[in-house]
Amino acid sequence: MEEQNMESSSSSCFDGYSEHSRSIIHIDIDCFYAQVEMIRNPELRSVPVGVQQKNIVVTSNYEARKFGIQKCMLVTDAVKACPNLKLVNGEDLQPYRIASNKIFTLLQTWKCPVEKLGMDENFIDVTNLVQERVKMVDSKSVTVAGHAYKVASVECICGCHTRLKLASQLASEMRSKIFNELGFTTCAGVAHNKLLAKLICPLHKPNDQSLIFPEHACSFMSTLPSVRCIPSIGAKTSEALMSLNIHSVSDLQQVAPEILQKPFSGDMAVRLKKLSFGEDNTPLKQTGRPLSIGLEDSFKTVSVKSEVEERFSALLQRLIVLVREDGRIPVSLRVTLRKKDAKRLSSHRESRQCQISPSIFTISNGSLNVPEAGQSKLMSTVMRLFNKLVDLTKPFHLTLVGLAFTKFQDRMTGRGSMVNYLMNDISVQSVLNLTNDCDTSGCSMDYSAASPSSSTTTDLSDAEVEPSPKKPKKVNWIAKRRCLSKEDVASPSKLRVGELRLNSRELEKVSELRLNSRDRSLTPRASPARECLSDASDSMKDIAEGSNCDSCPGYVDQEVFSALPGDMQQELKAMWKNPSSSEVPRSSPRTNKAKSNTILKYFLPNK
Ligand code: DCP
Ligand code: MG
Ligand code: MG
Repeated sequence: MEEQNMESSSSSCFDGYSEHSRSIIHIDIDCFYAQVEMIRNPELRSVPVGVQQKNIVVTSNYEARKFGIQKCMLVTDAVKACPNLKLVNGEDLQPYRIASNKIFTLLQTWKCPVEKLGMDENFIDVTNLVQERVKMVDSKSVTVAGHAYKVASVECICGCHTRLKLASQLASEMRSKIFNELGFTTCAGVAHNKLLAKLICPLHKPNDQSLIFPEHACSFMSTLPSVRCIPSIGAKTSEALMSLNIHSVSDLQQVAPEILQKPFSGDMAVRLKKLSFGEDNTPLKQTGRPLSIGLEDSFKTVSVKSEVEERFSALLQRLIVLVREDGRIPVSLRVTLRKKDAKRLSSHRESRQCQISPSIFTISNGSLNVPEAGQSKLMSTVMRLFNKLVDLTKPFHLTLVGLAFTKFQDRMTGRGSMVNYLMNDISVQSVLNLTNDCDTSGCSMDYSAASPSSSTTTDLSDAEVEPSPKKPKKVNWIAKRRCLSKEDVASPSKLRVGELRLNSRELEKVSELRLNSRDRSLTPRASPARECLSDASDSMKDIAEGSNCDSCPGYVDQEVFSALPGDMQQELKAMWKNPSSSEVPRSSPRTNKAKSNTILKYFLPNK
C-alpha cells in the first residue's frame, strides 16, 4: 500500500498514510561543554566562552555565538571574531561525561525507554506514559507546551494530536527537572518518530521546545537544504545521491523511485524515500552500559619504549577513574597501537587483549578501587601486551596508544539470574570468575582486535533491589563448589578472607600461564586452579550422588537444584532434555568454548 503510494505520488506527500502511534521526545543540551564549564565556574556565565581542544573551539556559549563563533572554528579565527572570548580548555572529557550520565540517569526516572545519543542528546519514548495520561484528560483542553511547527489542522482520527501535545508537556517537565536539579538549559523536539523529533528539536534554540504534527512532516522535511540534514544519510549515501543530482531533501522527495534503485538496493531506495517524507519507524534502542571503557592518546610520533610507557601510565590513571565511576569489575584489558609505516606513508591499528584478574580490583563501601599493587599489575600487563605488538629489536613509530577495559564481570545481574541468585559479595563473585576462567583457559589466550560485543552488560538497578533469596542454600552450594567445609563458609569473615586469597593466587597463576605461554593449542592445560576445580567437581559428585531428581542428570545436587528459581529450573531441564544443543561433553567438558557460557557450567559432570 505504501509503496503504491510512493509510486503514484513520487512528488507529493504521504500525509495521513503513515502510522502515528508513538510519542517520542528528543532532548539536546544547549552549548553542552560550555554549560558544563559555566556551571563549574559561574563567573563565565556573563562573558563569551569558547571551549578549546587543541587549536579548535569545539563549542561556545550563546554569548559568544552572538559574535559569530561557530562550532569547530579555529581558535585564531574565533579570537579575531571575538577578542574578549574567554577560552577554557576542554580536553579532559571527564566533567562532560559525568554531566552526560547525570542527565541520562535523571531522564530514566520517568521509567520510559531512553536512548542516549552521544554526550548531550537523549531520545525518550513516552508512548506508554502518554497513553496513561490520555485517559485522564479531556482531549479538547490539552494544549501544546512550547512551540508547534504549524498549528494543528483537523484532528487526526488516530488521536495523535492530543498524544503529542501531552508529550510536549512531558518534555517541558523533563526540561524543567534537568534545569532545576542539574542547572542545564535544553532544547526538545516532540514528534511521532525519532527522525522528526531530532530534526525539529533545534527549531527554537536555545532553551525552548518544538512539536511537529504528522501532517506537517512532509512540508517540514522539504525545507531542509541538504540530504545530509537527515541523520542516517552519511557521506557515501549523499555522494551517491548527488551523482543523481539530488541535493536537497525536496529533491529526494521528488525523484522517481526507480531512479533511486539504480545505485541503491530496493530496500534502501524505499527507506531513503520514506525518510525524505519524515517517515521513520526505527525503535528506540534503550541505552545500557557501554560494552567497553577506553581511552586513546594520539600524537605525532613516539619511537622510544620509555615514552610509550609514560603515555600508557597516564592513560591508565585516567582509565581507572572511568572504571571506578562505572563500578563494574573489568576482566579483560585491550591495548591498541597505531603504527606508522614510514615506507608506505600509511598507518594502521593493531590491538591485543588479555584477561585480567578481578583480584586487581577491590570493593569497599560499594565503590570499586584499584590499590597500588593492582595498578602496577595492570601496568605490567599493558607493557606485556605492548611487547607482543611491537618488535623492539627493530625501530618502531607509533602515532596512537589506547587502553580499554573490554569485558566486565557480572557483578550485578537481573532478576532470575544464576549469578544474582548465588552471590552478593565480592568473594563469591570471584568464585564464579575463577570457574569461568578455567572453563575456557585452553582457548582464551591473548587475541588481537577482539570484538567487545561479547561483553555482557547487566541491569544494575534490578540487582540492587533484589536480595539473595536463600542464603543457607547458597552457603551449601559454595562449600561444595570450592571444596570448603560448610563450617568454613558459614563464617562470612572466614569465607571472605579465605576465598579472596585463594582467588588471587589461583588467578595469578592462570593469567601468568596464559601471558607467558606461546602455545595457542586448544588442549586444556593443567594448573593448580584447574586441579582445584576438578576436585570441586569431584566433591560435588560425592555430595550429589544419590540425588533423586527425576529429570536431572546424576551429578546434579537435588538440594541445590530445588533451591533455584523456577524459571531457572525450567531452563536447566530444557537443556538437559535436549543434550545435542547444550550438553557439556563428558570427554572434555571445559574445551567446549561455544558452550562455556551456558548455565550448565554450574553443573559440571565428572571427569
Ligand atoms: N562537540 C565536539 N566536536 C564537534 C561537535 C560537538 O567535541 N564537532 C562537543 C561539544 C558540544 C557537544 O559535543 O558541546 C555537543 O554537541 P552539539 O552539537 O549538541 O553542540 P552544543 O551542545 O555545544 O551546542 P547546541 O546548543 O547547538 O546544541
Ligand atoms: Mg547540544
Ligand atoms: Mg547535540
